[in-house]
Amino acid sequence: AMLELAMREGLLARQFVLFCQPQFDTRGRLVGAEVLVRWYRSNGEILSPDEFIGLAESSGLIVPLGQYVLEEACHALARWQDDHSLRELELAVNVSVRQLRSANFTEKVADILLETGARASKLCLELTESVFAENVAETVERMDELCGHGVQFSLDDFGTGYSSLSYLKRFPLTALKIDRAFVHDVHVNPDAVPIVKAIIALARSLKLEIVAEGVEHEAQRNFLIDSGCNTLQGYLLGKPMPISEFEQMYSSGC
Ligand code: G
Ligand code: G
Ligand code: G
Ligand code: MN
Ligand code: NA
Repeated sequence: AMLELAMREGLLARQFVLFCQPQFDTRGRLVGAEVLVRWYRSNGEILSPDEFIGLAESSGLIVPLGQYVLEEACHALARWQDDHSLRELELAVNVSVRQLRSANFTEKVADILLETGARASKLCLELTESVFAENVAETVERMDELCGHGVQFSLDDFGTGYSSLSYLKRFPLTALKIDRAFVHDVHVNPDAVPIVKAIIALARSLKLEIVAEGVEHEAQRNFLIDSGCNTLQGYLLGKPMPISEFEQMYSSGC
């Protein structure tokens, strides 16, 4: 309850800070970034989402927090349109199922796009497999509405959760993200290889892009490229950093 109160106050005080982790195509070209939020508490602690998203979900604070993250992300997309190196980047934003199903979510996203001037096609909402768990018809309907506005969806942490493969093709997705648990030992453990290959084959058969996360080693990167992944994300290629730092590092300045 203390942490919940602190979170409420932290939202008003803008203590939640957006970090960005770069994503690259197989030729090493920067193609996008994922937004990862951090909480800079007034006591000096910096909390990662694992330490507060659960409480944000159970308290309902995920709705205003998620709204804030989407606003800031779309402001970034709008700024990037003026920069030669950043203008075509896609920005992936994690959205919890509770946030997706909250009242008027589609209208709120449409409003944010309109107010910021961000292009919908550059905004990708990352959902986890928990969207498969219940109310599938309603969830798909909501996603279809957002797709109607031009927003894209990817399925995060794929392979770790409730994987009903029969549902997968009902969802309007453009990409699957292979969870880093599968990427982790793919270069040293022969048993991990068929799992990653199967995920890639599945994604291909559904005509989905494949993003590999948690790429930490050259050997993982090479394996994933040879196996047909389209996009790579991980500490080998770039760590999450404050958006301002990301912009400094990758902008052309014009
Ligand atoms: O940045 P880090 O590796 O600590 O992120 C941990 C988890 O928190 C990730 O799985 C990510 O999906 C989740 N996460 C990060 N930022 C957000 C956010 O803005 N909203 C939601 N719902 N989850 C987030
Ligand atoms: O949305 P998701 O939970 O998948 O968020 C990605 C998480 O993975 C973030 O917490 C981010 O800090 C973390 N991450 C990003 N790159 C790497 C990596 O190369 N290795 C590991 N172990 N974690 C990573
Ligand atoms: O070094 P930095 O302050 O960015 O690290 C933030 C967190 O991300 C640390 O807690 C660390 O566990 C994790 N991290 C950062 N870089 C790496 C990396 O290259 N490999 C792994 N496994 N974790 C990392
Ligand atoms: Mn994610
Ligand atoms: Na993930």
